[in-house]
Amino acid sequence: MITLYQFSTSPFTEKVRRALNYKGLDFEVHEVARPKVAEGDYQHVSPTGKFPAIQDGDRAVWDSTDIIHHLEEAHGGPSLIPSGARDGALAHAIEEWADESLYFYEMTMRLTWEHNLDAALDEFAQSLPSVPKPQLKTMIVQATTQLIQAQGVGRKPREQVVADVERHFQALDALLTDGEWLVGDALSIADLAVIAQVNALCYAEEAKAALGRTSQVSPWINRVNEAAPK
Ligand SMILES: N[C@@H](CCC(=O)N[C@@H](CS)C(=O)NCC(=O)O)C(=O)O
Repeated sequence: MITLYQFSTSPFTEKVRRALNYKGLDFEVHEVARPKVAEGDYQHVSPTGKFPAIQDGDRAVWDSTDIIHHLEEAHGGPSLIPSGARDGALAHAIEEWADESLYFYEMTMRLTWEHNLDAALDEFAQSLPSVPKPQLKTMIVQATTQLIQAQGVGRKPREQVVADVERHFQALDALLTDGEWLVGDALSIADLAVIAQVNALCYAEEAKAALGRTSQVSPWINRVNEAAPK
């Protein structure tokens, strides 16, 4: 049995859960107790202290990309890694776009713009029930602001962030013009990485508005939801 160690609010967790469901693998979920991470309780499954991570028999794997590659090698099932070299590379590049670029936009808009954070706060409160919500909100804004400022998106004026996200959604729309999936003719790791960030982004009213100006993205979301539910 596979155990998924997760923060339920993390887009990377959604990506992995979708991969497990797509492959039809049984798994149990362990919601990570945030305060225990710093105390070292999860070192055995995630030495980096980042989640998701899985325990699969005697093997611990952390990082969503490595987890999906591990599932592919150890369990087979419908493949998430395109077989051709070019499509494999493309899926990798699109996955990294989602994980390493879109992620910072979703954090900025969902977790530091107060009018959007209110919509996400209840879910965070479930994993930290002992912290009163106003205090939790301050903690989330402070911790996320530090991250996004160091990375750079957090230093941009809001209008520029909104314009960047518009460009990202239009790019996604264009990628879907000629096909049902982001790479080749089957769902892949690229679709799972991108949809997870799109869902997190859409907590933000500005991102939802950008989604409304696309034509291919909503039907694609429905297709991914059907093939690989979260
Ligand atoms: N590259 C990692 C990113 C995972 C990640 O950043 N997870 C966040 C939650 S969204 C986390 O664990 N943050 C806790 C921390 O940074 O201490 C992956 O693909 O799994």
